Amino acid sequence: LFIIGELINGMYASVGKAIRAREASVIQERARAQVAAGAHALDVNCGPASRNPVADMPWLIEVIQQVVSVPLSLDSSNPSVIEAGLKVARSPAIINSTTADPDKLAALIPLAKRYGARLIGLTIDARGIPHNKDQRLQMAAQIVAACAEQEFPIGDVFIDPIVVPVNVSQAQISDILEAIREFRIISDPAPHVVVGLSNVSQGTAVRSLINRTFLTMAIACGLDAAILDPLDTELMNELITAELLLNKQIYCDSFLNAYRKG
Ligand code: THG
Repeated sequence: LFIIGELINGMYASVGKAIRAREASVIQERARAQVAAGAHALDVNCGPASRNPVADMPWLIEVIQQVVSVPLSLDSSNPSVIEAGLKVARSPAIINSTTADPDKLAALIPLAKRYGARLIGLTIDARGIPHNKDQRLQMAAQIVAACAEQEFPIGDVFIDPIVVPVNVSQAQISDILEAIREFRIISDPAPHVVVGLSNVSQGTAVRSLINRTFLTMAIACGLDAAILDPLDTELMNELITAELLLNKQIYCDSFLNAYRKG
């Protein structure tokens, strides 16, 4: 599983405060800890309260790149914020994200090509979050078709079904799992599939248990990337074990330790 650490997000109070105060050490500590825990990339999001994300995004990227060298996922719905990040991010960066809207695709696919970035495509458009599997598949197909048309490699595309909280949209979860399975067969080569895992448990009382149970099911459906909290040890143990049982890691009695040592 391609693990994208979620902890550098202005939605966390301490991170939002550090961004406003330009306090690099708080950000750098989170960057180091996530990579040490097994993150292959780091999501970078200025948060909903940022007053100047076009300045905050490049600042975050520069301070993170001083301490780790993994790819960064530039997380913003505003293409100007993403472009400001791409100007300073090491290559290959990840654009998080485009939607299935023709306007967004027309802006972000050329940006991804120009900067050699990978691209996350959310199955959402101007009508909002999809209500069923078929809408998710339709939008995934639109994103993949637009990338193919612009000769952007589908192997650099990650489709995101948009995970919703189980306490809000309980009946959607099984639809999302089925969509993950079917994203893999909408084109050859197939796009990657990513989720924002912690969305599933937002507002619930036992978050880690819900996160790791959903992750196991999603991995079984073909999920190959996730934005998650790599400092959640039980989650990481479950992730490694799910891959072991699906024959994606080699078994040995110390498989958890072996995985961590790479
Ligand atoms: N898809 C894509 N990108 C995404 C998401 C997605 N980026 C953002 C988000 N979803 C993934 N990242 C997070 C980060 C934190 C939380 C959830 C998802 C989270 N935060 C606590 C909360 O809201 O309760 C904050 C608690 C605190 O303030 O300490 O749960 O789906 N492509």
